[in-house]
Amino acid sequence: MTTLIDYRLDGEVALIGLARPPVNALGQPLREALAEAFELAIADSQVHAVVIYGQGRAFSAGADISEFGSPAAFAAPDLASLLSRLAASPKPLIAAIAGTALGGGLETALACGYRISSAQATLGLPETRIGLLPGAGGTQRLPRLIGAVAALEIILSGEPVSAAEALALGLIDRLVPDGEDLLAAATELARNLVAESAPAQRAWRYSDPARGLPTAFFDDYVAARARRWKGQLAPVLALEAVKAACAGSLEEGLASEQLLFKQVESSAQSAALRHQFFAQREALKVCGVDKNTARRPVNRVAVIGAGTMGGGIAMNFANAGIPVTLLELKGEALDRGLAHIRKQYDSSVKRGKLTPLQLEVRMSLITGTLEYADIAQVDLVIEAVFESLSIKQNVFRTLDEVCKTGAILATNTSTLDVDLIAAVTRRPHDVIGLHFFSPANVMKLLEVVRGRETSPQVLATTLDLARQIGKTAVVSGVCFGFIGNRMLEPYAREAHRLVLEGATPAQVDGVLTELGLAMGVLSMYDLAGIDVGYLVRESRREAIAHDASYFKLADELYAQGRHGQKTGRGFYRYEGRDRVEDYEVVACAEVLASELGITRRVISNEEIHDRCLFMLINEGVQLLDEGIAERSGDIDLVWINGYGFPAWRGGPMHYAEQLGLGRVLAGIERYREQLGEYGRMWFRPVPLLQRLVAAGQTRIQRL
Ligand code: 3H9
Repeated sequence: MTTLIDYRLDGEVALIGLARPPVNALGQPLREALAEAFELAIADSQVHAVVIYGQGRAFSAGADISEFGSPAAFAAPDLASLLSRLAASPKPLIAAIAGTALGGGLETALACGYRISSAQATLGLPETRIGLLPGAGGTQRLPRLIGAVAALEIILSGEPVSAAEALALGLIDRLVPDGEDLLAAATELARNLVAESAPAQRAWRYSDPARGLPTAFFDDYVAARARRWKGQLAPVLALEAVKAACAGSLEEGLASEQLLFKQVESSAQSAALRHQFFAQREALKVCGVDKNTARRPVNRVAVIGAGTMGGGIAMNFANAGIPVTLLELKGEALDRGLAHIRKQYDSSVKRGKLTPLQLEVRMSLITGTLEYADIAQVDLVIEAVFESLSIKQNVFRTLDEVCKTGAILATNTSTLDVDLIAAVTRRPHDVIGLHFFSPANVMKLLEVVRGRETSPQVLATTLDLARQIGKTAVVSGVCFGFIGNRMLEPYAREAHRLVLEGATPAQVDGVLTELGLAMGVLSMYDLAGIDVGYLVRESRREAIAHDASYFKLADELYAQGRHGQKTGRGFYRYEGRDRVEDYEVVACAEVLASELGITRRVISNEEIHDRCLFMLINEGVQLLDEGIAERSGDIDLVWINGYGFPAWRGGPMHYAEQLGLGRVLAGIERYREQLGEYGRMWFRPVPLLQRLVAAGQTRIQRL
């Protein structure tokens, strides 16, 4: 027997322990070992029942995701066939679930005749989150066990359920309370089953899983989710698989599931989402930081500035149960900030996301103050004041005076030089950038900006804290705009310039949303505020002064008081919640184009796509080359979690790899020629992109 399985006999019960750390992923070697152990137990006449359990922290996290896209994924014994074999066991088979049973892990449990679980376990089918569908019987056995409606919810939400919920749904047969030994309980259950001559498999509770459902149930289900699923393959095909479970025999359903699974497994979307899965884990592996790096305790936090950003940041900590002090200069601003926070929580209560009691608990964790002295003892301070270097430096001088030794001093700057902020303190090693994205209590991304002198302890502590407050943290080096906003600049530049050249804002945004972006870049500027974009440009006019063209339109909109959604007009007009095209903006673009000597023309959607995306990608590659981003996957995470890039396209770097690096380079070179002086000024392929293409590389990596 291999080391991947711990096989033991306890009297007439065989215990098969999955032992592939860290999470018992069912890669080919473990599948083979499990098949072998199972056959051994079946062949042994002394064995009358079998228990399968997971050693370590998981029952099993499912198929080995790293095998997908390669022949290993279906190498014998493939999971679906193995589980069909288990399901046909002549002896009672019991899954004893502790920790997590996800994807193929839960499907393994579903193939067993009986399921028993510890109280802390979680069970789920998260396959659609990585662009797959349960492909080892999950779409067929789960509806037969708990009905089509509940099964669809588990399969299409991808959300795990608790053991208690699983018991209520009939997904498990027994729950073992905390403090009791799961394996002992499973063995006892096995003995009882043998004593009762219980069948190895029971009849399905829902032999017809869709019985009683309205005829249009599935159509309505899809229609209600059409917007959310736009462009995505996995949820649509997962639903097809469940439909198949409702239409024919188990064998027929399993065959349909196989076909549908192979379709999603070979899709570009699944490759993109699997890339994202691993990128998320890689992003936490930061040079100079490991599990031995000492962490500092963070029991109390302060946020400087009670504006929208500061308030949103404070909510993150209150939501995680960490007390936070909100500091403002004026009482009125503080009251407004606290009232705004309460309003946000109120709206969560109205939407049923929070109970009134939870609201009060969270509010009680947030204390307002006007005095710096009140934050002297906090463990972490996050400054979220106006985006101006001198103002932020003044705040940090004060923090340096008042904060206790060892406090982490963080700035929420979105563009400024963290080293220049750290330099005004006597403790630059304690200073770090924590760039939250607006709305800070909602957006997943946290750019963690590592200054020249930021200590590994400070970095490690903030990365842990990010996880605690539910953020996806990505470490960036110091440069203008860090990873996200620095890439935004060339991407947005093209969008602005294309409107001068003849595209409409709606056409530009339409191309981007068609690609799957949550929002077009011009709509995004309207949302963030045309005035905000203007102020960012003001702070660095000298850096962009050599080209007076592309930001002229945004400057003009600013001058006209069209500050975006908040003033009802920007690149668009806003009527209530509706965004409408505005001819005045086109007229304004025409006038400016003529002043700038730009000949307006019909712009193709392809040109919009290529210019915006290729410039975005080009900048990303440069960031990698400069070491601002550690890995290309980090850049993808920033754009997926902070800028609405569709996860199923894997982020801009992964998308570039799918397009082909040669195509991206050729496109940049083509526009460099075609766009005259403007092209020569901005369409400069970065050296790493050129090197990668010259070397025939298909992946974006340092070379
Ligand atoms: C499937 O089952 C398809 C079937 O329906 C059909 C097949 C035919 N594979 O997240 P962590 C690694 S699809 C490979 O940091 P946590 C992970 O990369 C699968 N590797 O820990 C990391 O490696 P490293 C459906 C995996 O405690 C390490 O394990 N299942 C897998 O925060 C620790 O992971 C899923 O989608 C895997 N399946 O969270 C579940 N899972 O240390 C995916 C983990 O080198 N997994 N790794 O960076 C998870 O959601 C979380 O990992 C879990 C633990 C909640 C289990």
